Amino acid sequence: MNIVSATVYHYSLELARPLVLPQQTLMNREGLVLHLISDQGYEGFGEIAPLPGFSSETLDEACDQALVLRYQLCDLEVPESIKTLNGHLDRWIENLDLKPSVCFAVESAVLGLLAAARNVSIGQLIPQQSHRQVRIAGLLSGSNDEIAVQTRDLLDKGFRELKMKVAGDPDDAIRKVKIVNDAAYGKALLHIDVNRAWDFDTAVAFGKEIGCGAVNYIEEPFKDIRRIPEFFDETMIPVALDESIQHLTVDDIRLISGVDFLVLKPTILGGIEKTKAIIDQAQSCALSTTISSSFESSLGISTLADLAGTSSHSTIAAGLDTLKWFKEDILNEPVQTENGTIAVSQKAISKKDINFNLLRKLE
Ligand code: OSB
Ligand code: MG
Repeated sequence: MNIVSATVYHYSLELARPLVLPQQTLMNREGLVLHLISDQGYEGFGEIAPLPGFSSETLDEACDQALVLRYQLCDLEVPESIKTLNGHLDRWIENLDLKPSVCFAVESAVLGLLAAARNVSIGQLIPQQSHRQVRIAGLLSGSNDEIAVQTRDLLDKGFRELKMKVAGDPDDAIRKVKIVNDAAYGKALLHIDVNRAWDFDTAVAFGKEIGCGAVNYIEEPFKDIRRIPEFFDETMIPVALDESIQHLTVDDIRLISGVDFLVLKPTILGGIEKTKAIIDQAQSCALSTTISSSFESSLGISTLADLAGTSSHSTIAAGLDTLKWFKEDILNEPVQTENGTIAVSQKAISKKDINFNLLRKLE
């Protein structure tokens, strides 16, 4: 199979609620779509959506690279072997030196081409045990009253894992954890994400106050990862790493006692195959992994769910409950969460699934 056409589109999707990021608040989510066509007329799509404050590249940088890629990808042969996700894909594109978000899109689009040619989805193409459903952690955000209502609502909808960001005042965080656990009444697991906002002592005081039964893990409690073993000794709360993974190998991480969970964001970490390699390595040393979004549209989320579904080690719910921030979506039929799960897709994304009205072709 050869690529005969590569097009790049820009999108700016209206959000249903403000997306508060470290340095700015977004009311629109901007990104790009890469659209590939093969010599037999098969189509593949990939989303490029670097997240300000989290991705190492800006949208402008990703865009510059995507525009050049249109020429680099044309006439290229797509080898069948890339679908194994065990190094072939990275080697096939390594000379392109792709930025993480661009790499994710190229991988999605070429896997989409191979999947379309077989009339299967990306999840079904990757030769690995595939789950039909991926469990999702319901995201809580807002005031104390709002999170109590959201907790009950998410439980009613079938969610059994919840995630809450608690950066800021630790006393407020303690109250919020109690509110959620009171509302959940033992029917859901809660994990919290501090995004490194606290210092070590604040995190320890918080952990001792809520107690290790209140949360199943705490994500990135503070900056200095060398003090995680000490934190765990004092609180007995396991730690999940997210931001730190960009600078560490699984071999580094397995030596840190107290770290039991890895939160993987493929569009930030450098794509599908790199993430798959981390999942496999983590599995071999009994670290749990979860796939998490960076506020992609349904186009990216559906590929992330497919990837999450291929992991036989999906002991914790995926962090994909972010589509509720979007008012508009690139897919005509946005990815749905049902009973706290997303169904792994059963067919490749085709042209008729895309809402081209929201896309502006870049010349
Ligand atoms: O802090 O984990 C984060 C999304 C974008 C950037 C950072 C984060 C997130 C999420 C995604 O929380 C949702 C999730 O992981 O459940
Ligand atoms: Mg996080």
